Amino acid sequence: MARQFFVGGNFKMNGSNESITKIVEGLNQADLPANVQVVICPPAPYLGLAVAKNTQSTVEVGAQNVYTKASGAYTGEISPQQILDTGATWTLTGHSERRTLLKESDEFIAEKTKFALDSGIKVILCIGETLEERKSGVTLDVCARQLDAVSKIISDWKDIVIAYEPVWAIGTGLAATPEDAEETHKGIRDHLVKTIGADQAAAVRILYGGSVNGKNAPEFKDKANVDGFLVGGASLKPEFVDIIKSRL
Ligand code: G2H
Repeated sequence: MARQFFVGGNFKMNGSNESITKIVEGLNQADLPANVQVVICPPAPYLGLAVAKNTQSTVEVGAQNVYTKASGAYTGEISPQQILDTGATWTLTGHSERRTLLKESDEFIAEKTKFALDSGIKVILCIGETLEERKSGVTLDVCARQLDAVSKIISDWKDIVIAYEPVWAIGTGLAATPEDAEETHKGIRDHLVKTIGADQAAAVRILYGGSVNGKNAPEFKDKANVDGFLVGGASLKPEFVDIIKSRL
């Protein structure tokens, strides 16, 4: 089954009215391939700005985080309904920076994912192991545990894209090798066959994330289970366009 190539840009807590306008205008001017799906995730205050500036039909806007309620006394949180109100259509869940710094549990991330989907938002669900976990040989066990929390409460995966982001590769300049990424992605897909069924497992896209840049992106080209990228630092730079075009 052909899975559409997908590139996400996670701006993290970076940007301003000026710089995000510049990034979106840069994307507007680029000759983007019609068959690559792109989602940019600016910080929440700039979602509406990014939506308003974007003129590319293949580019959508997503949030970096979402809460499990529609409204109420949840200071600092953002509901899926509010995200949709800005015109954004996606959200990240489970990014390792939130798992680690904000102590988000597998179960909480699964709940967020479910509420976002139920509210009509598509989700980039991030998973991945730490360096210690990799060294102890439990990479796939960790990914399976993080995915199982989600598959326990969600049966329809059509609006989920998985981003495999080994924590040791995030923002370090040390990307996983294409071979290592492929091996883990294959393991993740094999696990999904058992938990969500062969058809959904074959259809779900699995992105690689962690120090992807314009130079290393083409090296993943022939990896059958790498269906795209979630890009952090390089999504703020003009080379993001090279990553979007890396499968041409
Ligand atoms: C991983 C990635 C984007 P970077 O967090 O999600 O960041 O590309 O900067 O390693």
